[in-house]
Amino acid sequence: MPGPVPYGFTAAVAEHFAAHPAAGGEAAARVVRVDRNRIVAATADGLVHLPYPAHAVPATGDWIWLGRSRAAEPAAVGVLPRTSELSRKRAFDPSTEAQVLAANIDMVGVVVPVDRPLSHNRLERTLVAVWDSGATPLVIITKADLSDIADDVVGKVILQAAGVDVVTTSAEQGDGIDELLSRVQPGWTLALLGPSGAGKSTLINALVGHQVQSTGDVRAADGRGRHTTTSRELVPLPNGAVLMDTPGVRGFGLFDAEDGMEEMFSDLQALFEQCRFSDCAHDTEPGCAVRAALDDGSLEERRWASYRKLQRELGALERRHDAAARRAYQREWHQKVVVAGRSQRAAERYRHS
Ligand SMILES: Nc1nc2c(ncn2[C@@H]2O[C@H](COP(=O)(O)OP(=O)(O)OP(=O)(O)O)[C@@H](O)[C@H]2O)c(=O)[nH]1
Ligand SMILES: [Mg+2]
Ligand SMILES: [Zn+2]
Repeated sequence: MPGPVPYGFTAAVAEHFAAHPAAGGEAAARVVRVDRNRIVAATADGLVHLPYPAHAVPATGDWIWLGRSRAAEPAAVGVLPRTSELSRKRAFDPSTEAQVLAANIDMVGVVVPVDRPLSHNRLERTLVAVWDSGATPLVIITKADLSDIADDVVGKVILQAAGVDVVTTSAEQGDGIDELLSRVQPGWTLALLGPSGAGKSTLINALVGHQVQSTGDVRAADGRGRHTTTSRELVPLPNGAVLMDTPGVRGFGLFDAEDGMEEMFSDLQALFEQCRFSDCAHDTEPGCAVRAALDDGSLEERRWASYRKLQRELGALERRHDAAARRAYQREWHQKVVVAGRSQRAAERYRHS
């Protein structure tokens, strides 16, 4: 079956297609970019524009079956089940539906620039979401040539990354580029995540070896980026791996991230098991292993506080989700029972009049 080899179409992906056939599906294609009303897909013959597949909201990285529409135009006639999915709670949307940022990614590079203060919660939060996606996280420090601050930042990041590998790079000087390349196997997809101005697109250009993505400078006033990259997009590498450039992510809300929490805070899970009471609230209970660890300094206050904060956030999210489900149920009940009942009574009155 034909498929876009430079965009990660490996033997394993071909098997995935064979296991999930779609009526009318003739060839394999991959979603390279999702625009407002169409997708850009890579096929064995190059890039094509297609309408959205029916009944599915596509995400960058999705594998699709290429076929023909009723009007015999090229069309996406099926979307394969995702092997991984990076999602985020919509920042300003009160509904709790998650937004899928990237599909079928093997590795996520969490990009941390040294030219601005570190936000410790941001790194932890992002790593939680990445563990939860099914992809492997990798922390990528950028702009290490700004050496007066770099050493300090690198040390702190390694501590906060909680066992996740850290690669230090300078796209400007070409440092760390080969090491980064050596960690991405042919056929893998590596998505880069991080704030605007962190140097994601510059890094992609350095990895590819020439300019493929536009880059923008950082505002002198506050050190923030200008949101130069505006859409998620796949970029093939000469070594057969695929990169995904992304726009700077402002906030990383969590959605259904319990699994990620456990992975990220496995040291705390181990502590909880040592508390005297199995339902210990780690507050004032006697024999609390968390309190003991905080007292003797083996557990950092900051780490414990950020765990608590994430827990509260997840709890609030769950309650909002429950409330939304309750409202939907009530609406349905109103429609079926109250409105239907009313019209039934009206019909009876009509019959009797
Ligand atoms: N000194 C130095 N500057 C860098 C390095 N990498 C990137 N920059 C600069 O950082 C600025 C932002 O780089 P971009 O690659 O556009 O950042 P981005 O993460 O893609 O930003 P958005 O697309 O807005 O999300 C540019 O002015 C780059 O020249 C580096 O290794 N060293
Ligand atoms: Mg960019
Ligand atoms: Zn306890």
